[in-house]
Amino acid sequence: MPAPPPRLDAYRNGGKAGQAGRHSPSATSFSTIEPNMSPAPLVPLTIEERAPLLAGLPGWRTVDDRDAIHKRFTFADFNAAFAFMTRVALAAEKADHHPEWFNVYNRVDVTLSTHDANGLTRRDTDLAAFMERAAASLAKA
Ligand code: HBI
Repeated sequence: MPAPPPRLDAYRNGGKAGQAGRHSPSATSFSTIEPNMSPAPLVPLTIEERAPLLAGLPGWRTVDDRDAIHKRFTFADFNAAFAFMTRVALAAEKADHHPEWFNVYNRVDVTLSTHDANGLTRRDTDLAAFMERAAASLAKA
């Protein structure tokens, strides 16, 4: 009779059943990177508004065929990448503003744009800034 698979919560602690993991997003660490996203207006940012905002977002690039920004995040392993996605997912749901993303192992490719405005808005740059904080927090873990 094969042993039953480890319970799901065993994977919340670093991927080994029952072991304390270095990436488990404790309540305090999540609250320290709680997004300060307010429901920004659904109007695409002007050229003048974009420059300072994008200057503060290292590694983010504009997308050629649409009004969006993109970044590839690379983490130590899948566990760290998934912890990042979990933290961002909770913040995105809270802000009702969601990324377009693709994950393979330790990589997360992210594209941000506001569908309701058909362009890049402050909601996207706020979410990008939150992602930067979440990634930095996991890199130190
Ligand atoms: N996420 N990126 C993005 N863009 C949106 O326009 C958007 C969203 N998440 C939820 C959302 N809009 C809701 O307001 C509905 O329009 C789906």
